[in-house]
Amino acid sequence: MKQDKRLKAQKNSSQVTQELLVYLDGTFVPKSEAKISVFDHGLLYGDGVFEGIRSYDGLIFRLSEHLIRLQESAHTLMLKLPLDFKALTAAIIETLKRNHLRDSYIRIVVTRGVGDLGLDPGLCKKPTIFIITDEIVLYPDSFYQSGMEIVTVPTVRNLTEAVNPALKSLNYLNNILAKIEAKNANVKEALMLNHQGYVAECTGDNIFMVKSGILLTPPAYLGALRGITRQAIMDLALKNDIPFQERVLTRHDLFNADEVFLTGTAAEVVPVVKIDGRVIGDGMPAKLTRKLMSAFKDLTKRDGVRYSI
Ligand code: PXG
Repeated sequence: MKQDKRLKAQKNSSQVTQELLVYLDGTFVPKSEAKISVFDHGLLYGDGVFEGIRSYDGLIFRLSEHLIRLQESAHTLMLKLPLDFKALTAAIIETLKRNHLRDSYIRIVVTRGVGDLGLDPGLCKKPTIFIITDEIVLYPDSFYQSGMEIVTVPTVRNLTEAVNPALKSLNYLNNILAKIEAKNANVKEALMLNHQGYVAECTGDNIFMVKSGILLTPPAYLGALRGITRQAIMDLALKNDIPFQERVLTRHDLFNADEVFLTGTAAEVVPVVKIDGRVIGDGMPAKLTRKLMSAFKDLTKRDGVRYSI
């Protein structure tokens, strides 16, 4: 994508002289020195939360939605964010500025912090927070032009009664197992079903389908993250008079869809043209998907928090 090339050009010009800086607990440290303790419970137990956000040409896309999701994930874990939204926003913008990044991937991570061995979160006195701003490798250009292939994997999505997929925690092993299975099948993304066999989502993307002009996605309670990009697509459907429903979906529904696409902060909107060997529609990215890809691109130019570097 053009975006990729721009990021590379931007990096080359700004980083010849300066190593990437990472915000870590209130200070800015070069990437090579950005380290946390082996006693941090984020590492020892995956006890923490994160967000992945994008900035496009000096606009942080739907920042408040991401911060609210971060806050809600932390609240469920009874983890207090060390910064309020105003301070978090300032820290993100300062990190972007110090790295001269107008187009960036932004990763905020808050862990339970350094403690002794033992699960008890009470052993950790202070949460650790860091913010990385960098590029993220998107899918290759060809996926956006010709569509991608996915497969259903045996690893089922976490039960909502266990580590609820709505919680964006540092426990991504469920997704990583699925990703390994996708890689073993030589594809880049995995379709995950929930324990009842209904479509949930992919390892880092939500899934949508189109049937007879109706846009459909599984309800989040079946085992999906409430994606910010997913919500943006739902908003665009409403605005553009595209009929839309959250509906319980099976693999059979997907196989027989007219169109399928994935959404995510890193992926944006990416067409899917083959699932488990079944060709979707006529095997090419179709009309509604292309319309939403372009409407989403437009949205990234206007919907967010502006900053200058
Ligand atoms: N489902 C899961 C399990 C995710 O992790 C999405 C859906 C899409 O949500 P958003 O809010 O991004 O539309 C995600 C998002 C990474 C990375 O580092 C992962 C995500 C986002 C950005 C980067 O692999 N996951």
